[in-house]
Amino acid sequence: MISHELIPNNVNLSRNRKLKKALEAWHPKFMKWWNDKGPAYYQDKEIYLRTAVSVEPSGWAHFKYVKMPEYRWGIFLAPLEGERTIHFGDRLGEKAWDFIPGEHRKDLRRLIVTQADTEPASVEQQRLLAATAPSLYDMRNLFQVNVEEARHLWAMVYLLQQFFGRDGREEAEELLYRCAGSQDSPRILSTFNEPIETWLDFFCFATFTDRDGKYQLGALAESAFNPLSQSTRFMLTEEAHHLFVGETSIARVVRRSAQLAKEDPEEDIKRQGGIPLEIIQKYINFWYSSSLDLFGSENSSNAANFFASGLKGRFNEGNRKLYPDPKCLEGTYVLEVPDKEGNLREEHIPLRKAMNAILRDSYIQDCERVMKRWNRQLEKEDYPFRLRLPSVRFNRKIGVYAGHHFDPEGNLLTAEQWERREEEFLPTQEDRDYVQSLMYQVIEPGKFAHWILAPKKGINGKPIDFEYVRM
Ligand code: BYC
Ligand code: FE
Ligand code: FE
Repeated sequence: MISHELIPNNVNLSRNRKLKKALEAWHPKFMKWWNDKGPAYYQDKEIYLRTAVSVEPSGWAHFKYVKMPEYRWGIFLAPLEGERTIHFGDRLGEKAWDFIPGEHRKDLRRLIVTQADTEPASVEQQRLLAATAPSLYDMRNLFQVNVEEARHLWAMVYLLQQFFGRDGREEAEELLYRCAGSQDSPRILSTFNEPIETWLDFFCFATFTDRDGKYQLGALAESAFNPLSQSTRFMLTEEAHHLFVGETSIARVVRRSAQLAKEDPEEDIKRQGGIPLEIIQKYINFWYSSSLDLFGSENSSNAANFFASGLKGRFNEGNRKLYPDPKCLEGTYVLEVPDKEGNLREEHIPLRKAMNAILRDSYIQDCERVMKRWNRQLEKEDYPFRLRLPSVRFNRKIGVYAGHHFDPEGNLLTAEQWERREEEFLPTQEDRDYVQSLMYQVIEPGKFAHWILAPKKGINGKPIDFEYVRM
């Protein structure tokens, strides 16, 4: 039996017998999943974590020591801002939905299941990292991200169990059954089956893949289906921390590498025990291009349908300065599409079918800002190397560029050229082995592994040498 107090919520769980029953059946399966596939170490240790206990600003950042299995995974909907109407697509101006219209059931189920699937997947991918944590501060951040991704799973399972009946309950079970990287039952989207072997992978993932989460959740927050809008809006408050972890951590690595280069007579970062900036660039190339695939195809009739029916909008759809036209029945998106030989020609795609590309473009702009901030670290060290995002065409497995080869500048390569040069662009086994060789665990409070700088400040005003994980 789980008491509703154990599940902080603002969905009236204590008075919703059907939902309570469904969650009670699911809860032990979730706990088994958490123990089998969640963080492999330190489940019995006290971690200084933030728990959401309510949706008010005072309630969603509650810090205290907890053991992860005792984390209070809650179900929260951001408050409705008055009577919502559908603000884009064919049903513009109609009342937003508290329940799901039958004709959209299938699409909404697919969107929610796809979103839900990524959350436990990321926890599985990050399962072993604590063993090589570069500090207690970083280990705590990893665990914070893990428990919150698990809460995001709860948020989506709530929607499935509350609004999709038996189908929803079955989907909720399958979410615990599929597994990142599994041969027989992999996770749905490609990036969520890629191994996260090192902390460099993790920090890139938190920068580029969690950022896809920000944009996808933002698009779903515009949904005509109120409960989906409300739960994704609350998830976004937690997502900001994941992006912070990614961005500031890579900044610490980049700056450290520049310092180590300057300490070496030949600027040999490896000899100084750091991660060469060329290797960091390759990891960026990998995780960024993989995350671009998460937006789906640039030219997508699914995306057009989702927009038309009000299920999924653009990022900040409600901003009519940014998007003056809420219907998008006219106008086109210019996409460079490769022909059979890979030569690019411009194609004009009806706007609605380009919704994945439009969302992706907002994401790219955001990533560009991150690159600027990382490069500022190099400027501050007066070190001339600069990091950059590869072309959108580079290394794509989904969408119009899949099946062709492009270099990071976006130039077409033959299969032969690609094979010869791939190791210039993407991490080689040797690179991976090298990065792996630097990974060792540091658990003395306030100390950091050699390859990364300390952060500027601690968590929640605590000092950097605070005991974030009680060993
Ligand atoms: N890998 O018309 P298409 C996060 C499939 S991250 C494998 O191109 P559509 C998080 C697609 O499913 C945010 N398959 O695209 C981050 C479809 O399959 P079916 C996750 C892929 O339909 C870090 C087919 O290709 N949230 O939260 O517009 C840590 C053709 O589809 C991929 C969401 O994604 C891929 N990369 O789908 C923790 C939001 N891309 O139906 C968490 C929900 C496409 O033909 N999902 N396919 O078998 C969606 O909005 C959409 O489903 C997609 C694009 C964005 C995935
Ligand atoms: Fe998430
Ligand atoms: Fe996240």
